[in-house]
Amino acid sequence: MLDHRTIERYELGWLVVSVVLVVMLFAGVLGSMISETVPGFFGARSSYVDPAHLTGTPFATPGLHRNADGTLDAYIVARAFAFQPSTLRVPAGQRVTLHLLSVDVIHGLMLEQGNVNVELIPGQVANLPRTFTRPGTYTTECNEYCGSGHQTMAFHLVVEPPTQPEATK
Ligand SMILES: [Cu+2]
Repeated sequence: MLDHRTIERYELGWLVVSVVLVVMLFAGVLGSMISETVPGFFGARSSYVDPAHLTGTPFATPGLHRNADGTLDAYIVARAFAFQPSTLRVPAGQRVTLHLLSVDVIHGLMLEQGNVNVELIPGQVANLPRTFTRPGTYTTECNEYCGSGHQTMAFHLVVEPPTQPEATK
């Protein structure tokens, strides 16, 4: 039979364990929000574009845009049931900022290379600066169930070797 004092010590021990677990859970949730998995949670990382008025925004002409200063921006529009463009070509080793926007329902995009895993909330632009280093073709699908054509919603990322500039275009 345990005496009163021993039982209290056990109780205190388990109380500390549960408090530590709660704090860890909270830190994990907060960490995932900060690490861009929830676009729009932190204002600076995302912006709002009215899906009904894409005209005048870069999303009116989706694809890779090369800016005057040489930097690259890729604008990708997600809608049921396609990504526009469905194939994005980027040069390897060069920083590209991906700007993703859903114009109808929630979609998702996951690219193993570049550590992209983002939920696309209609109107909320996800801005992800990434550098793709390994040349190749990477195919992925919308990873958020969005309707009857969900499984056909594919996206291809083509990372082109640096020796092969976009002279092909
Ligand atoms: Cu989708």
